[in-house]
Amino acid sequence: MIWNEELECMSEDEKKQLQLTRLQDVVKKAYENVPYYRKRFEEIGIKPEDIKTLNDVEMLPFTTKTDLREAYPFGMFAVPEDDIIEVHTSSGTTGKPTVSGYTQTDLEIWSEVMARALAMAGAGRKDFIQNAYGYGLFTGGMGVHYGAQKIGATVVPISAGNTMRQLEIMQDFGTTIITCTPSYALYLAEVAEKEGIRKESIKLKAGIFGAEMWTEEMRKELEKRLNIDALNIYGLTEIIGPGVAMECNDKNGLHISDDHFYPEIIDANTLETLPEGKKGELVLTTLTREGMPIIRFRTKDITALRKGKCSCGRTLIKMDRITGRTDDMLKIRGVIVFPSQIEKALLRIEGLEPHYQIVVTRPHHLDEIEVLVENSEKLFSDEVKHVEEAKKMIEDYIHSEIGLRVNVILVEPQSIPRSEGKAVRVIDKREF
Ligand code: DLL
Repeated sequence: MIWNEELECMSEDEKKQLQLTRLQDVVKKAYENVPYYRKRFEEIGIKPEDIKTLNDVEMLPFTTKTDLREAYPFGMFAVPEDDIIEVHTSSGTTGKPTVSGYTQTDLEIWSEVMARALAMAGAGRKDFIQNAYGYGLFTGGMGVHYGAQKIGATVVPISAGNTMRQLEIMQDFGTTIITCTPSYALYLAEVAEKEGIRKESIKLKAGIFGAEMWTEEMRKELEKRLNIDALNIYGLTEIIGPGVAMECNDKNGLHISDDHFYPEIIDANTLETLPEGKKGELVLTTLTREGMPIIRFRTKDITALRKGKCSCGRTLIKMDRITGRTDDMLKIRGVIVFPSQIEKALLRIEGLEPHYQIVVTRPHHLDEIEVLVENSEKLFSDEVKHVEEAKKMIEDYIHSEIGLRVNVILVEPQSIPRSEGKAVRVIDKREF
């Protein structure tokens, strides 16, 4: 089912025209209403009138997560605060998060792109969508919710966690579509098997999985174990939340709603724009957002773009599955963690040698972090006499920095490999 045929199946020329008009409009609004953008434009010496063709987007400045953090909380808003009717933040737990502000029109855009996404998974008025993305400041819960309401499906706003209840509701209500992270979906499947829940008592037909990296192998596993079509949804708080892109049943790339979000791929080192089909960093510009227009946001996510008409009939440009990031950001149980945050915590502890390694694993399909640090006599004091106490102290420091419990392992002094080049700080043993 195609939700909005007119906009999802536009001809290349029509779309380019629409994108250009919208780009000119959003650039003008950002320049006129957001001091940050005015300053950046002036530094480079460009004016909104300089945008005459779509390629002129390359003249515009990039926006980074740091820029958004510096504008915390509301410095990027392009409308009076009274017109903002909802806010969300990125899922990191410390430092200042990035804030995303929505006007009424923005919520309508979000509902529209999410309705398209849900329709790609075959959702309609008869479906029961069990929404196991977290409700709250995280965009997953509300994003799916708005889309489900727009198409008139029945949304079950169960939010994340409470696995037994998820499985019970799934059977009692006859859930047809589940929305959650792929790792949680695998956990649900595992618990269902362990509990001896019969496949026939589950009516699921599709799963809409995203918010973290996953692979084709994982897709096969989820499809087999849950007897569903497992589809990939992509999005980020800074741009709108989930619904920036979504896979159709072709299962070969995600359609970006490129009448609302203009994509480019750049070389992360030279910052040059790369041609279609080349892998690089995804850069997104919001074409229609009112509350918080974002120009050329560097997502740090690695993918490639592919134009052309899809077998499903849509002409929305496609992006490949995300295969990595240009920075070292980790998503642990949906929460954004940078290794530098752990480093910061370790450096606050007197006597600790700053050699460490972070090992991320996924036992029982839930992410766990182990932090290996070197034992040292200097760690011990009147209060900290035993290894267990030292371990607990370090774990507490890390917890206060990242908001997650980790398992600290004290290893022999000098046993963490020293490196001559870039230190290998993270060993990610999860299967993506
Ligand atoms: O994760 C929004 C979302 C919610 C997307 C529900 C899909 C479903 P943030 O917490 O701001 O927003 O994290 C955004 O997550 O830059 C990617 O690195 C990663 N990410 C999101 N979806 C995918 C995906 C939400 N399908 C960051 N594949 C992004 C790989 C993904 N990575």
